[in-house]
Order: sequence, then structure tokens, then C-alpha cells
Amino acid sequence: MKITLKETFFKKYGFFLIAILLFWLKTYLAYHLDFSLGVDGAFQQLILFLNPLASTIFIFGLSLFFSDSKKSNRALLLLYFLNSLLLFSNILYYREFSDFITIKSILSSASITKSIGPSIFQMFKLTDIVYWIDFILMIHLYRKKKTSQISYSLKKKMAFTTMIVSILVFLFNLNLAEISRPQLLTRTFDRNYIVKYLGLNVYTIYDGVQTAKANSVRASADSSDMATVLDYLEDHHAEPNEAYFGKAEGRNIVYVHLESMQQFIINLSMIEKDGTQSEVTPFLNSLYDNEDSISFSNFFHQTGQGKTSDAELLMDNSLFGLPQGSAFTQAGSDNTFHAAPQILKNKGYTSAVFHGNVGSFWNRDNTYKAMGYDYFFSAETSYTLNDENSLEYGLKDKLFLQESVQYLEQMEQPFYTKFLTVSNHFPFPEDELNTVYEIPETPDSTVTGYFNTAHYADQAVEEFFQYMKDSGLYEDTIFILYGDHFGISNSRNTTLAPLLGKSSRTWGEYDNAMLQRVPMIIHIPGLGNGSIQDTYGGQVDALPTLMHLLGIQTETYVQLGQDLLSEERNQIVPFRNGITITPEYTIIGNSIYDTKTGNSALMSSEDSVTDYQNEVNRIKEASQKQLMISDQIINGDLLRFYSPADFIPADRDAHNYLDSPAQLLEDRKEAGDEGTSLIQQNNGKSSVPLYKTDAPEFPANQTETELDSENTSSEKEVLETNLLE
Ligand code: GP9
Ligand code: MN
Repeated sequence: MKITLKETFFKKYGFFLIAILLFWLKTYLAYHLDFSLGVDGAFQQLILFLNPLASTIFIFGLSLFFSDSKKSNRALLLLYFLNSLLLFSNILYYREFSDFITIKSILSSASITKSIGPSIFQMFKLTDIVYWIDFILMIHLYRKKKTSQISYSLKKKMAFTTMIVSILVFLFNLNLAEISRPQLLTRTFDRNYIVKYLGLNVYTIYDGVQTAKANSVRASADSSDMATVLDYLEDHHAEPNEAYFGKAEGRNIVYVHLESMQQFIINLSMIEKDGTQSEVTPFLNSLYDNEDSISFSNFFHQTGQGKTSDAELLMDNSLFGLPQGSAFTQAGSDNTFHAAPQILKNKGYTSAVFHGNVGSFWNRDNTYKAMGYDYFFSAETSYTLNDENSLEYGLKDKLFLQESVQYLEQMEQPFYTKFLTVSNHFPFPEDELNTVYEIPETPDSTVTGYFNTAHYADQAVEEFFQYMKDSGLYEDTIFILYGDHFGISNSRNTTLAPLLGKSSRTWGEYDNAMLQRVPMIIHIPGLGNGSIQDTYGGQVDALPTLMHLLGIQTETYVQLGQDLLSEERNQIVPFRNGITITPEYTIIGNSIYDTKTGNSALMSSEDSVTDYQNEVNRIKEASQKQLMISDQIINGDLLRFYSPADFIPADRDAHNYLDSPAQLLEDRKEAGDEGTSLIQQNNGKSSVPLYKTDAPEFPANQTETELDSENTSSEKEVLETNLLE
């Protein structure tokens, strides 16, 4: 009798229950294997264990609403597959971004796919099979007809009961979460928190609701919202430092955007495969510690999911990217910006971005128009790409920089320009032609490769600088070299640790945070009293710094950063994910570390507990406020309601970047003898032949036979035609 009861029970509910159990365990396994959710203590462990349950019951319970069992079972299988796909996509995404997929990032999936698409295979691990064997088992059970056979009347009842059970489990879960983390859903914590406490499915739904809300924010914003922003700016503005104000007045501006370059690489020497020891980035090192450079040793990237585009937004606007997705893709097509190129256009500058990748990547082709860039030289219009000379993200740096100067020399001076490099991009692939710096193998080929691609990028920048000197542009220019974001993601830092002389065993969230420093070198030829500054700052602070160096006051502009050279800086550096760093404290969730030592700050604090708490709260609030004001500006498109003195807003329709090279030529002709371009100053003689590159793919460096066999002669012709013009 007992056995029959058991049998009947399994016959009726087995397939359904197995599905729930398998998926629950799989999610829990993924939490441990692939996500680092910062779970602390037994109580949080319990919540983590419980959190996949409610949504799994709910989602799979939907299958019970079908009248016949066959349909139900099929629906269950489909739901199982879709939910597995969501989980697995998040796993892959997390491996690169240390973050979860957002609805916005799916909506702007073109950019995301382009960003991680080509390197997708690098994300897979052999052990990923564990995320799919359960599904294979489910199919097997389905085929063997080991599915649930529940009668219609019973199923109807069961469907509703299941829904109720799932809601009860969810409320219980939410209750536990609120005990551990009050106001979880009412205050904006990071995505990690929501997954940690409520699970991946709940996070996805929550994110969807947030996205819908955000869309309505823009519609409901009005000019009064701008008042809050202006109040903030009045309090937050840091006066320029007189010693530096105007030091680069009237100069050309050249930004060298160093893809994935992290500060740890500066002055780092490694032992190569052949036993010799040398610096990874000797040229950057020479600029970093240089009498004509102001360099920063505690400068952090502040990017989020928008990665390169966030870095660009920060540098050009002194505004943060959004908490989710990329502001370039979400707001770049509609919003008003008061970006550097537009501010400077009103002061007689011309501007351009150079990038050897397609123009639509990160929605650049639209966003730059709103930022006032005159020209955008991208892969479609301005560079010659072939299989040999380019990588997943565009033309290799040495060729890219070389090919760029044919346009640069034609630009009216002074100019504001940005060169976006790509060679040092994840997954830092081996490039047979350009393997110049080989360290011994590590367990992770992306970590091993990073040093070579960084070294290559360093050489490319050196060649570019040599050209600037040889062409005579150097003396009239201010150079800003900055790393855009991490190249080695947190999940790989334990492999990196021993290479930096650190222990992987004791590696933790504090160490991850410290590695978010990126290079920031301001090179002003002729400056003379260069220095390495140890002030704590981030990318949001770059624009006011530059403006003051150019001798332009910033208090009427909506720039959220503080001049890195000002003596009034608060030195509070928020990361986009809410981590906050000051010279004293590193605040990560509820943990507070001593920034200098990495020890728990509470223990080492000599202040009274209340003073300490007040100070930490003050820092947290300042950090959150800066991010919040930035989000309000972008989400509400608030800059459309405000116009700084002497500022003429950008006219999007004034540009068609597909014509940039032709437009440049036309503008040069129009300027005629009065023109200030380098080529005009040289009476029409091109400076391009002065550019020396050792790139093996460069046509002039290839023998005739190589050229013929690779059929790149067309490239040479294009270059020559460009020169003739
Ligand atoms: C793409 C390049 C890389 O054009 O700038 O962007 P990322 O993947 O680093 O955001
Ligand atoms: Mn990048």
C-alpha cells in the first residue's frame, strides 16, 4: 500500500518536482561557482540557498495552467530551457563584467554583442557542462514518459496552490532579506545585493520594472529639477589652483585613450619567458615620471556596464555613466550634453575622435554629435582594415595611430582630439606578428596575454609621440593619457595576484577595489616642474582639471568632478557600483577598510566610535549624492533646461560623420591661407612621411612578395592617394 502511494505521488508530481529541485540546485551551484556575491555568515548563506526557490516554483508553476498533461509537460520543458538560458547568459556575462545582465543592456544588445560577442568563446569553460546536464536529464525523462500525469481537476487546484506557495516562500525570503539588509528594494543598492538576497529571476523582473520607470522619468522631468543640481554644484565646486591655472592655455589637446590599461602596470617589470627582465610599458613609465608631466598615482576608473563609453562620457562631460547599461546607447541619441568639444568649439577649437572600429559601436556616431565633435574618423570612412592588420575591436594601434595623422595634420588648430586605442582589449589575444613581450604561461591565457598587448600599445603610443615631436605639433599640445577601465576582471585577479607579488589566498574585495586604479598622465611639453600627485580622484575629475589648465573657469558648467590639482578637493571617489574610496577609507557595502593597509578600518581607528561612524556616513552620503545627481541629469535629460554663459548648444544635424574625411578637406580649403592646420603651416607639404612605425603589417615594412601574396597593395594605394590630397 505504502509503495503504491509513493508511486502514485511520483507519477503525478515527479516531473514537476524534479524540475524545481534540479533548477534550484543548479542556481545555487552557480552562485558558488561563478558569482562572487559577498555572502557573509550562516544567515546570509541560508538566504542565498533559499532565494532561487520562490521564483522557480512560480515560473515552473505556470506550466500547470495548461489543461492537458502533455501540453503542461512541454511547457515545463520550455520554461526550464529559457530559465537555464537566462542563468547561463548571466554566468558568461559575469565572467567579463563582474555584473548581471540588465534589461537595458539587452535592449542595446547590438553594442553588448559587439563588446563581448567576438570573445564569447573565451568565456566558456569545460565545466559549464554542469549547467546543461540537468536539462538533458529533463529531456530524457520527458522522452521516457516519466512526466507528470495529473488529472485536470487536480491540476487546476494545484496550479493555484503552487502560485500561493511561491508567493509565501517569496514573502518569507523577502522578510529574511529585510532583516539582513533593511530597505533592500526601496534604496538603490547594486545588482549584486538583489541577486544575493532575492535571486537572479527576481532581480531580472525588478530590473525590468526599474527600466520602465526610468523611461517615464525623462518625460516627467522639468526645469525645476535643475535647481537641485545647481545647488549641488555650488557646494561641490573646487576652485582652481593658481599654480596651474592656464598652464596649457590655447594648446592643442590630445587624449590618448588607453584601452584596458591599469595602473598596476606602470613601472612594473616582469621576467620574460627568455629569462630577461624588463618593464612592460617603458614609454608610459617615462612619461609618468617626467619633468613635463603631472601624473596621478591614485586615479580610479569609474565606469560601469558602459565600459569604454562610460570612460568617454566621464572624461568629456564630467558626468557618470548610468547604473545599468551604457549612457551612450540609452541617452546618447536624445540627450543634451555640455561636453568638452562643444565648450571648446565656442572658444575656437575644432574637435575629432579617431577610432579604428565601426562608428556605431557604443552608439558613438549619434552621441558624438550631441557632444559637438566636428569629425569622427572611424573604420568605415577613414581607415583601411584587413584581416591581418586588425583585431576584433578594430585596427591595431600602431597602424591606427599612423593612419590617423593624415587627418590630424589637416585639422585647424587648436584642436581637441581623442584617439581610442583597441589592441589591449580583452581577451588580449596572441598576435603572432606582434608578440613582443612574452611572460611565462599562467593558468589564464588572458592574464598572460595582457602584458604583451599592453607592451604593444605602449610601443604604439611611443611611435605616435615621436611623430608629434618630428612634425612639430608636440610643443603646442597638451597630452592626456588615461586608462579607461580594468582589463583583468575581478574573477581573474587571483591569477594575476602572484604576478604582482601578492597572495591569491588572501586576495579579497579590498584588493579588487585597489586594482581599479588606472593611469592618468597629463603631459605638457615645457612644463618643467612635473610631479606625481597622490590625490585621490577619478575620471569624473578629469574635465575640470583640463579646463583649468586651459585657463577656463568652470563654475558655470555642469561638471560633477573636482579639479585634480585644486587644493579644495574632497578626495571622495565613488565607483559606479557604489564602492567608495578616500585616502583613509575604502567602503565596500558594510565593510570598511583602511585604504593604506587594507585592514578593517574599525579596528585600526583611533577616533571615538561615533566620530568614526559620522565620518563614514558623511563619505557614503557624498559619494551617493554625486552619483545620484549625475543619474538625475542623464535620466531626466536635465541639461536641456540649462545654458551656461557663453555656451552655444551642439547642433546634431550639423554633422554627418560618414563625410568626415571629405568634410575635413573642404573645411581646410575654406580656411585657405588663413588656415591653421599643420599641413597649411607646412605650405601643403604632408607630415605623414615623418611617421615611423615598425608595425610588420605596415605596407612600407613589407617586402614586395609579402605585399603581393597578402594582396594589401590596395591599402598602400589608398594611403598614397590620401597623401597626395
Ligand atoms: C570598441 C572599443 C572597446 O569600439 O572601444 O569597447 P569596450 O569593450 O572596452 O567597452
Ligand atoms: Mn574599453
